[in-house]
Amino acid sequence: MNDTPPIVNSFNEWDPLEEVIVGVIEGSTIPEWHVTLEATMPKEHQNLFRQNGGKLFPESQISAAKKELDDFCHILESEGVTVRRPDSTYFNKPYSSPEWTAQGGFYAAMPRDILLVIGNEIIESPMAWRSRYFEIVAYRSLLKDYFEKGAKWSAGPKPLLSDRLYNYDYGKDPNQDKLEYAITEHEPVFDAADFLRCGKDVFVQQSNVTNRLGIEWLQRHLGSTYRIHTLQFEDQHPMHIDATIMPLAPGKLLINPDRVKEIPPMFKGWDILPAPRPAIPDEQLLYFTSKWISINVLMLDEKRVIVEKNELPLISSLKQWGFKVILCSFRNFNTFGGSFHCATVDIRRRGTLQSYFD
Ligand code: DAV
Repeated sequence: MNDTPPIVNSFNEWDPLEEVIVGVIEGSTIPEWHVTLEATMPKEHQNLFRQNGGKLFPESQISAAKKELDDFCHILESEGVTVRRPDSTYFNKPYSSPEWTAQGGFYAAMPRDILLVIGNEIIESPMAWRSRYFEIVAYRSLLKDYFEKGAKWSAGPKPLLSDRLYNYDYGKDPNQDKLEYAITEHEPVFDAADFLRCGKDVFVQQSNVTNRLGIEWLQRHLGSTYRIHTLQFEDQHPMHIDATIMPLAPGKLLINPDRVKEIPPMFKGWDILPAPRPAIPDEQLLYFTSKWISINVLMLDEKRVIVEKNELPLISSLKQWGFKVILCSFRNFNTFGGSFHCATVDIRRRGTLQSYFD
């Protein structure tokens, strides 16, 4: 009998966190303009992407975010969590496939987008953005190391990302009244950050980077032990579920009240915690996200939660709800589109596969 716990082991968002990958910001590159960005990104930065795709982000912004990321790592370590980092990779190099070219890549700042850990398995996401095609390079040495230590390692079908995957008519029809997506069903694609894990039940939203085929691929890959549930929210520009709902502990769901108008039936027996409005000021630079990145918190266990230091309304609500709040400055990192949940992927949480729904 071997009772050493698996090196990779995580079934939900709240079991005690033992090891985590935290992204790196060096080498972050402005992604080139594409219909998938048009569908999801704040309008005011369109010109930046159109004019500067493939160039590095300004050094001052990178170094401010880097300092916060490093401090975040120290906080995690002081809470007893082992922190691993991807390789610092410079993404400002053009590349091409037989069908398309990209002016450059993007970044390795958000491991939550690209890696999905379910149980003892790490799954590489088949991502829809051409600028993210080679992002996995930054994680390769970590993945090899976890594999050598016993992890199961797999990847979604390598996508072709040909023009047929994209809906280039996105947003062109002013009479379009139903939600449309910038991607088609031409081949399976997903970002890991569209999924949230609650033991045997996994929740996902279809989005501008995750299509039905991608969801179906993952369901068949995981098999009947897991049930994937597709949720829909009041979000006209969906990309990544973790600024919309966040399961904080068994029976506790933090929700974005602008996007969650009806509680998904499965969560009816849970305590619903409506997040207060974000405290992010209007002048805050946010290239890739709405202000609701405020709720993108990270649970260290069912009580301890890492929250942005300036989010005073959220901090006081979380305290009232009985959580132990750990503060960290992260506004300069937020500029790059994520917060603590996005910037991490849990490798090991102490716990086993359970069911949290009747
Ligand atoms: O406003 O929902 C979330 C981005 C997380 N990567 C939003 C953006």
